[in-house]
Amino acid sequence: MSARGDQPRTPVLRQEYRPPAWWVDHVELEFDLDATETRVTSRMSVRRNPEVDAEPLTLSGAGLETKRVEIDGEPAKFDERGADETLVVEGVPERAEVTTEVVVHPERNTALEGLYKSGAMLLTQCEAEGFRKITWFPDRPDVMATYRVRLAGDRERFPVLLSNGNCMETGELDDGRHFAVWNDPFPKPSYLFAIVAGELSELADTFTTRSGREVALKFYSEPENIGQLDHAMESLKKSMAWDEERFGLEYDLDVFHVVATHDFNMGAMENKSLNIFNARYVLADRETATDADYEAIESVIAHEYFHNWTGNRVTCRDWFQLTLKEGLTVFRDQEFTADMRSPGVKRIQDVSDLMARQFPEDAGPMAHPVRPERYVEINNFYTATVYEKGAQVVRMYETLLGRDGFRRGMDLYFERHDGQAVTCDDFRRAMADANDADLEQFERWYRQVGTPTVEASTRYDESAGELVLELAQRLPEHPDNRNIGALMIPVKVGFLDTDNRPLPVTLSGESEAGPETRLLVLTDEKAEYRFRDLPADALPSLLRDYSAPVKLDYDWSSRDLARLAGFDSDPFSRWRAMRRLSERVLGDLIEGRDEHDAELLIEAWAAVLDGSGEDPALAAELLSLPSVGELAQDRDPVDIEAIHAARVELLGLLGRRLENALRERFDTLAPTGEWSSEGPDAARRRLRNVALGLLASGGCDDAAEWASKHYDGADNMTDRLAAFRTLVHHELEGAQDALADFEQRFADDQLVMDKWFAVQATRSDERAVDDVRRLMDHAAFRLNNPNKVRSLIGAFAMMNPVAFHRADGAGYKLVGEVLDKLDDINPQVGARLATSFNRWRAYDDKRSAMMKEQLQKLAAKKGLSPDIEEIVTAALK
Ligand code: 0A1
Ligand code: ZN
Repeated sequence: MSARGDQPRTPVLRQEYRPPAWWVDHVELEFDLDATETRVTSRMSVRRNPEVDAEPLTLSGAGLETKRVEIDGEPAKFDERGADETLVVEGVPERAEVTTEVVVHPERNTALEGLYKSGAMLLTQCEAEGFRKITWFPDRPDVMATYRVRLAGDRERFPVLLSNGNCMETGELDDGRHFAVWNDPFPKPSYLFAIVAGELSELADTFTTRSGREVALKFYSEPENIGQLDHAMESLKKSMAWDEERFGLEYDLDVFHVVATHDFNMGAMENKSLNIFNARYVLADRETATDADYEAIESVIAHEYFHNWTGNRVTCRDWFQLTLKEGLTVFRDQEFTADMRSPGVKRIQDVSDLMARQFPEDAGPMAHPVRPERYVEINNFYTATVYEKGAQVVRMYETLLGRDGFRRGMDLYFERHDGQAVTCDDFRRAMADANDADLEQFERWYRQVGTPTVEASTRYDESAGELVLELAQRLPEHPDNRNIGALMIPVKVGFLDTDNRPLPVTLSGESEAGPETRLLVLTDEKAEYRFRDLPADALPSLLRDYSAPVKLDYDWSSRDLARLAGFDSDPFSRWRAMRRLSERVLGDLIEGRDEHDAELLIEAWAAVLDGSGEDPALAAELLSLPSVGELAQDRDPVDIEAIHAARVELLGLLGRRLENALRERFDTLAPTGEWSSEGPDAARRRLRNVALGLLASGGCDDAAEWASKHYDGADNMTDRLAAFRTLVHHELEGAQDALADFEQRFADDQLVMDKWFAVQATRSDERAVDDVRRLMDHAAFRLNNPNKVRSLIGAFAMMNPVAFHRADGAGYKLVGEVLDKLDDINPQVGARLATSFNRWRAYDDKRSAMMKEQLQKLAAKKGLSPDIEEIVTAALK
C-alpha cells in the first residue's frame, strides 16, 4: 500500500496521457511455483521510445520482494521507491535485456489480484493493474509485448500448467517436479497475461473455423465439477460461429482455454487464449443452475470470447478508454443473446438492468462519463456506466448508421488498428470514415456525465393538418457538463390509431408514406418535427427500442399507457408503458392518495395474462413491478417503509384480482415434455413462477400448499429456487422445512449455497438483519470468497432496502463492520459494497446521520485502501 499522509490521493487524469518512454518487445518469464513462495524471473527486451524525451526505465511493482536486477547480464544500479511502487533502473542503453527476479506469496494474496491461490490451484488476475503484483513491468496497456513463459512446479500438486498461447514443450525435472513452456505469438498488454497451475479435469472439444482451421477447445474445473461444463462448451461454439457470421471475425490461435475458479472478483477475464471464469459463469446442470444462470453463462462465455477481437487484437491505449473494449463487447454479447433467444425480451432486460444499476450511478457521487476523466483506483471504474451505458453508446452508432454501416465501421476499425492500443476517438473515426458520416458531435456522448433528459410534447396544427412533435434535450447539473452542448440523440418514434394499429410516419413535405417506426436525430437543444396524414388523436410511441440512453419526459394519460402496454408493436415500448403505469399507481399509494389507476393496471395485466400463451417470456417481463430500490431512485427524502407498503398492497391487489387467471396459467404452463434449458421452455417456467409468486402475494389460501408442492416436485433449479423463494419471502407454511431441505440437499455445492444465502438475505423484513448476522457464521460462508460476500452481504445491502435501512441502524452497522474487515481482505470487493451508502443524504435525519457515521468511520480508518477511500470520499463530499 502506498504511503500517505492525511492528503487524499491525487487522481490520474485522462488529459495527462503520455506515451511510454520505453517499449518492451518481448518478455521471457519463469515461474518457480509454490503456494507460499513463488519465484518469478523476467527477461524483458526493452527499447527506448525515440518519440519522447529520454527518461530512465521506470517499472511498476507492488508487494514484490526484489532479489536481483540486471542489464544485459550485469548487476544494475536501481532505486526501488516503495512510496510510488516503482523501480527506476539507471543506465539502460537504447536497447537492452533487463532481468529481474522477485519472490511473491500467492497464499497470502486475499485481494485476488496478481498471483493467488484458489482451492489447491494457483492462478492470476492481471486486469487492470495486477501484473505489477507478479513482476516489475511497465504495467500499462499501451506497452505490448510477446510472451514466452516457463512454468515449473510439483507434478502432484500442479499436474496442469497453463499460460497464454501455444504449448511448446513439457518435461520432467528433479524432485517430482515438471515444467511446461508456453509461447504467445500475439503482442499483448500485460493485463492479458495469465497462468493457471493445479489439479484440474478437462473437457475437450474442437471448433473448425470457416476458413477450415481446427481449434482445440479445453475447459477445466475441479474434478468433481467436470460434468457441469457442457453448456459452457456449447455456448462457446455458438459464440465462435456467431462472430464469424455477424462480424466476419475468426479465432486466431490453435487452442482456447477456459478455467473455472470459485475465487474471483468479477465475472470472468479474457486473458489471451486462457480465459479465467468465476465458476458461476461456467458450471451448470439442470439440478443446480437456473434458466437465468444458463442464459448468463451463454452470455459471459460469449463476452469473453468476443474480447479476443474487441479488447485483445485491438486493445485500449490507457484505462480511460476502458469502454472502447467493454462497451463494444457488451454490445456484441447483447446482440448475440438477442439472436440466440428473443430480441424483444433481451432488449427489455438490458434496459431494465441499465435503469436499475446504471441510473443510480449517474445520479450518485461517483457519476462519470462512459470515458472517465479521472480516477484514483481504476478498479472502481469497472462500472455499469462504462459497461452498460457504454454498450448503449455503441448501439447508437448502429442505430444511426444501420446494421451494414456499423459493420463497415467495424471492418475499417480492425483494418486500421489490428495489433494496436487505441482510443474511443479512433473507434468513432472508423465509424465515421467507413460511412462518410460526420460524427464529430457524437463525441459528446463520451464526455457528458449523468442521464440526459429528452422532453417531448405533441400538438395538432389544425391549419396545416399536421401533427407536431417537439423534442428538447437537457443534461443534468454537473460541473463537467458545462461545455458539452447538445448531444446527437437518435429518437425512434411511431404512432397508433384509435384501434391501436400502427400508422405510417410521414414527415411534412414527403410524398410517399413513411415507415411505421421513424428515426429522428435530435442534434439541437430543441427541434420540431411535423408529420402529415396523422389524425389529431394519434397516440405517440416515443423512443422505441430505447434508441438512446436518456430519460424521456412525455405526459401520457394512464389510459394511453395501458394502450401502449397492450398494443404497441415495439416490445420495449410496451414494457416501459406498463412500468410507467405501475409507477404512477405506486406513487399514488406511497403518497397516500385514495384516487389511483390501479383498476387500469389490473385490466392491463389481465389482458397480458390472457394473451400470454404467445410469448410467455415477454408476458413475464410485463407482469413485474419496479423494485423498492428503483422506486427509491427518484425520491428525496426516501421513505422505504411507505414504498415497501405500497408495493405489498399493489401486489396483493393484483394477486387477488387476477387469481383465477393466474391459477389457470400456472396449470396450462405445466411442463409437457423433456426438460430443456432452451428459450421456449425457460419462458414457460418463468411465467409460471411469476404466477406462483403473485398468488402468494395475493394471500391465496392454498399458496403455501402450491409452493411446497412445486418445491418438492421440482426436477430443475429454476422451479425449485422459485418455489423456495416464494416460501421463504412470504413466510408461508413449509418455509422452515424448505430452508432445511435446501441446505442439506446442496451443502456440498458452493454455487447453490450462494442462492440459499441470497434468498434469506433478500427477505423484505427487518429480521433479515439478524438472519444475515447468523448466516455469517455458517460453515459455508467465507468473508474471503467474493461470491459469498456478494450473495449474503451484497444482496442484503443492495437488494434488501427494507432490512438494510432498518430504523435502528442495525443494517448499516452490519455492513460497516463487514467493510472494515473487507478493506483488509479484498478492497475491490469492499469498494463495491461501500457504494451502498452513496445516497445517505436522501434519507430521514436519523438514518442519514447513521449512514454518514459508517462512512466517516471508514474514512478515518488507518491504512484504508485506495479503492474504498475513493468511494467513501466521494460520498462524503
Ligand atoms: N475484463 C473483464 C472484467 C474484469 C475486470 C477486472 C477484473 O479484475 C479486477 C476481472 C475481470 C470482462 O469484461 O469480462
Ligand atoms: Zn469485458
